Amino acid sequence: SKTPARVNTPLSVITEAFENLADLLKPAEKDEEEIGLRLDAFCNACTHVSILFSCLGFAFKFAEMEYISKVKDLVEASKSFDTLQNILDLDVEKETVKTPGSHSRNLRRVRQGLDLIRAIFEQFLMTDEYSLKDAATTAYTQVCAPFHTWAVRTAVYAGMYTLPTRDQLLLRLDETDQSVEKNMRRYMEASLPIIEYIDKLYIERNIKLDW
Ligand code: 1PZ
Repeated sequence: SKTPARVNTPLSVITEAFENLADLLKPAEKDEEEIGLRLDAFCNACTHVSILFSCLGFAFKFAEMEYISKVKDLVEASKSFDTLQNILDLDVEKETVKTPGSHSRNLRRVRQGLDLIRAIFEQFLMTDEYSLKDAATTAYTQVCAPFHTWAVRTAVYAGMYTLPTRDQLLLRLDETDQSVEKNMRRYMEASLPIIEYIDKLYIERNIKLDW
């Protein structure tokens, strides 16, 4: 008998989007890196992340709205700016890189979201005994907490107690233990060069990453 065709899971869709994006940064297409990563391509991958939020429950509605509003701003920006470099260059010129609501600030926030997901997956796969709550708490403490206000940190740590269990998460993501490991590792691998690429854009312009 034939195995039924495997439906794309939310995680495989996200992973594939970031693999395609990471391909644009590969040596064979080095020219692309010279010209710069296209903003519309970046936004397209970032938009896919939204699927994950529906697995997290009500407590993370705020995080979802925050993330989506930042991505939306970058989607708007992509109508007038071709590349990630372009938005940074303009904000550098206007001295608005860190100004609330600026494209460069929102890019930094979205980058932190992508890194947070990467860190959560990394923690999640460290051991089977690890609850999603503990994995997410450790990852958040490492990646995002240093840059968030006390009020936001407190809300996030309280929300962690409402996260689904490991098994509930796998069920909601439509993954098995094996498939989730494969897909999370693929995301971790694909997102890292993109995160590093974004960091480099700021560093090259003498912008410290302590915010
Ligand atoms: C499957 C994994 C489950 C783990 C869930 C962990 C979720 C942690 C949520 C962190 C929420 C932080 C929300 C608020 C952040 C705001 O302070 C800043 C304000 O930026 P400003 O307007 O001052 O420039 N907003 C952001 O940083 C926008 C992006 C935050 C959302 C990241 C979520 C990452 C995705 C989690 C997994 C789906």
